[in-house]
Amino acid sequence: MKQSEYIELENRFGAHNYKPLDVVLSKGEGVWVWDVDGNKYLDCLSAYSAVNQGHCHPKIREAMIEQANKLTLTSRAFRNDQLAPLYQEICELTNSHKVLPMNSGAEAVESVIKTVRKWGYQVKGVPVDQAEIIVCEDNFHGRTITIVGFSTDPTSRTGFGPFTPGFKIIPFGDAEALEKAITPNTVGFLVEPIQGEAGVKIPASGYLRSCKAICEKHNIMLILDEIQTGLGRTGKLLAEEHDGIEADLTLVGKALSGGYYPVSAVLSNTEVMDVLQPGEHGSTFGGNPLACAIARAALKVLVEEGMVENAEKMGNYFLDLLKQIKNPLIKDVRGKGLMIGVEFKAEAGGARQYCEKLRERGLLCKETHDNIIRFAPPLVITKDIVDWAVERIQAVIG
Ligand code: IF1
Repeated sequence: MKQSEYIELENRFGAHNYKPLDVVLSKGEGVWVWDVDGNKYLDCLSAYSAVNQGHCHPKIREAMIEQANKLTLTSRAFRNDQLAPLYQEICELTNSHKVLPMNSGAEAVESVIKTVRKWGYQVKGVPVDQAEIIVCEDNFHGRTITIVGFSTDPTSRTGFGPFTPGFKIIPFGDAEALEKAITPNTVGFLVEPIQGEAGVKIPASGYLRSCKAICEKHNIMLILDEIQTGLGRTGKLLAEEHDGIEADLTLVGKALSGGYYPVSAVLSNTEVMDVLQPGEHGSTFGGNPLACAIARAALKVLVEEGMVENAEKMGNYFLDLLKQIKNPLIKDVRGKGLMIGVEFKAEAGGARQYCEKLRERGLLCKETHDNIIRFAPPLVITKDIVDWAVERIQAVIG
């Protein structure tokens, strides 16, 4: 089939909840993807940071196939031999005490909300159904009713109410606002270390450290959504390390599977997880042996192949080169590790046009919020390929 036929069929039969670039991909390897006509592209989105390890990493594939040949799903009614090793490995790697395995990122977010609410009632002594969770403006935590209910993005939210109560919204990057918003019923503060969907918004250094101190002072759980920033993306295994802190609860997803299969988890550093009793929470697929085997391999290659360090090195190099591009329509170039945003002034007429032109030159990326292009290639990118990319970016936006 031709690309145009795939697109026509997709538009005819599929829900129209996306407006993808018109490129139909059929193959991926490392930082590269190919369309059905055989054209090759550099992937600068990495499936929104789910393929940090590169497309079709052979060792993750091997682990997946080996496990698929043995056992895929038991449900949590029984135990399986992949779960305990994953728990141990992920706890040792992230210095956590407890793991709650789920599937999608949004499910991890929902799970942490349930957990901290229960902790609030059972341990902190908040009156029944009064628990409050503080979140930030311009957050992105997923698509469920509860989560979009505390979104400030009209596109995500409008038309989907009524929503779950119990959330308070404060400006991002403002630790004072956090302290002011706290009441005796506050149980948690949920925040992204760097806001991705908002356009790679990086708070001032020390912001998370201040938040951690405030949360400790008021006996509130600091919950970091590292679903996008975690697992090497920003040049550290977890973005919290940039501020030298440890969150009470950390959410990981996306790259926990290297892109093979949805795997997410809530990691906790306190006894908070112990409030969950048998039957109170769960998932048919969460913690299944196939997912666990994939996650174990995905974490292993991330560490063993030095991808976190490479993200830091290549991120700095990429960012420096992008900052040298001269164009009066560029408002800002910012990033941490390989999570990079180029923001254009409104006069530029939107970033989508540049994404279309970059695709013609063999580089795939995606605009966010009209005026920002996000560059987030797999963490296995090399210096030569960064040079290759910047040449093309320079030609299109320079
Ligand atoms: C879509 C954005 C990225 C996330 C954080 C939770 C989730 C996400 C910090 C939910 C998911 C995705 C989902 C995807 C687009 C995408 C995205 F542009 F919307 F913001 F990555 F940048 N927390 N992010 O970034 O995880 O349930 O999807 O597994 O189209 O919704 P999920």
